[in-house]
Amino acid sequence: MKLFYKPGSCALAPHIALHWIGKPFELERVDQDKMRAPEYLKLNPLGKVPALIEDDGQVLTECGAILEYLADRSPETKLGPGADPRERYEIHQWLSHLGGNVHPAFFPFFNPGRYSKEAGHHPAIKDAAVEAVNRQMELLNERLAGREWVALDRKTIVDAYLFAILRWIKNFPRKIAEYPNLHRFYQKMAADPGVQRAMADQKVEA
Ligand SMILES: N[C@@H](CCC(=O)N[C@@H](CS)C(=O)NCC(=O)O)C(=O)O
Repeated sequence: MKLFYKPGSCALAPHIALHWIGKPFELERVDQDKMRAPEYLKLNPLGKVPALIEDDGQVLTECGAILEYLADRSPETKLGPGADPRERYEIHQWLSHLGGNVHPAFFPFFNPGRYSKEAGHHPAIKDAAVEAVNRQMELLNERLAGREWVALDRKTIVDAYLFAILRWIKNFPRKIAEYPNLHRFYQKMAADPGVQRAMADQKVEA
């Protein structure tokens, strides 16, 4: 199994999950220029990371789907849902929320040029992203009040995804320390051995 990643991207989430699972895997770094190369577009026509190739050649894309796949493949780790369908629902709900609402809130901040060709519009686009991200952080901060983990009462794949996203907050005017529950979660995750190994592989820091 091989994970295609760009350092510090959302691909950090499946990378963390792979270390938590502890079975062998390979890594291939894909920088921005390589993402648009025909070879990589054959794996993911969207030209984005993460992508995962199984040993039989099956290709998986989309962060949340890859995380669910990894957890399902190693149920003994309890990183995903158990037999209760409500656990599956809760994990899926949070992966969908992170992938569909929280993660995209960052896009206009990092790539304002995709929203307007007019450079003069970019500061306003970035300001709107700062506001949208702040709203998402406030909601997640509320979710973590009195809780250790985002979903269920144990560490799951959802926590890996949230950690990968929270690393980006350092680029924003309002820092993680201003969201106390998120800050506590972030510090705990940053000290996790699997998280530390994934960050070391990618040569990024918390
Ligand atoms: N919906 C996709 C989004 C993937 C995504 O946006 N990946 C970013 C890194 S966090 C990327 O590859 N960006 C490169 C680009 O858009 O050019 C997922 O959940 O995997």
